Amino acid sequence: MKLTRVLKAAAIAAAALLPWAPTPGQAQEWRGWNIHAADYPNGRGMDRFGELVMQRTNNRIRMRTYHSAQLGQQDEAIQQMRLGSIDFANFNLSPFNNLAPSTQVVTLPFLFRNVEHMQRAIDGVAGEEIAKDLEQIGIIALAWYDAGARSLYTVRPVRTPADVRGMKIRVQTSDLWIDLMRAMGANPTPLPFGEVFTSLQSGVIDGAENNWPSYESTRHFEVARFYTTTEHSNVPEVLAVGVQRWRRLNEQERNILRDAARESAAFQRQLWAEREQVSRRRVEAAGVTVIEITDRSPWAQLMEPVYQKYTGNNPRLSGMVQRIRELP
Ligand code: GTR
Repeated sequence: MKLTRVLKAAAIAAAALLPWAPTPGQAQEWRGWNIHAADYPNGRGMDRFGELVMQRTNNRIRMRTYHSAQLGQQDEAIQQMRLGSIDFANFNLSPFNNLAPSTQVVTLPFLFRNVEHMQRAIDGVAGEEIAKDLEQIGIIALAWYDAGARSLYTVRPVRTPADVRGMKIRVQTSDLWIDLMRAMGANPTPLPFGEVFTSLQSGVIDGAENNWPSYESTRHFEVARFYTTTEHSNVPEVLAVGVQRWRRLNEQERNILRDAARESAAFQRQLWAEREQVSRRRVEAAGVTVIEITDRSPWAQLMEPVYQKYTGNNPRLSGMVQRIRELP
């Protein structure tokens, strides 16, 4: 009798852990993907999201973030989320370029005048379009994280576009990024984030491009000692959940998740602004040569073919570019 009760309790507990647990009220365990370390602004933002959701659902939705790409690199994680084996994640938008067309717009080079301009776009017109496209591929966008401006870093100094000519530069897996880097004159090499360090070390590539915090936290600065502030793209990131989980939530739960995500984004953005400065100071202290670009027009001029190819014959995307440019 006693044993049956124990077994029954164990069965109930096990059922509660199943990801497809359908009955409202049962506890659910959600798996979150993060490419960065736990102390990176994005990891802390995701942890905050999880805590808020857990509190506000009285522990019914328990979120655990697996940091440092423990669940795979970004392209695999996107597929896993679409299949339902990852439940929430923070993704950069560039790896969606080939899957969700409107994400190309916010990747476009030299589009945003500054961080505020990017935030106004992603919190408004651009974010609405991107959320629609992501939903089509099974990903529900809840909030947008900052990712700063991306610049070139290389093993040899780069001061002008002529210096980049022929250099092998790592890009994210996106056709737009390949074209962008080709337009700069470089030889683009798509690679997962996790392979950049060893590829720099072994000479497979001559450089990469990223924001200050990623350049610093990955220790790429130890092998690519020159950082050139081209600030060629300000592509933001998304905090998202998989549609399979989302469909099973009621309206009240969805609101809890939306609010928690927005609060986590406000937190992440604040941490981000601080970390950009800290990371820059750290790499400078480690002896990196920072080459400041004050006039970006020679770089921006080269980007015309990229705009032509990605928005020229596409009224939806060129309309987005125009609306973004018109924002204050
Ligand atoms: C980082 C971004 C990551 C990843 C990485 C990359 O800035 O936060 O999600 O996209 O860049 O270059 O692969």
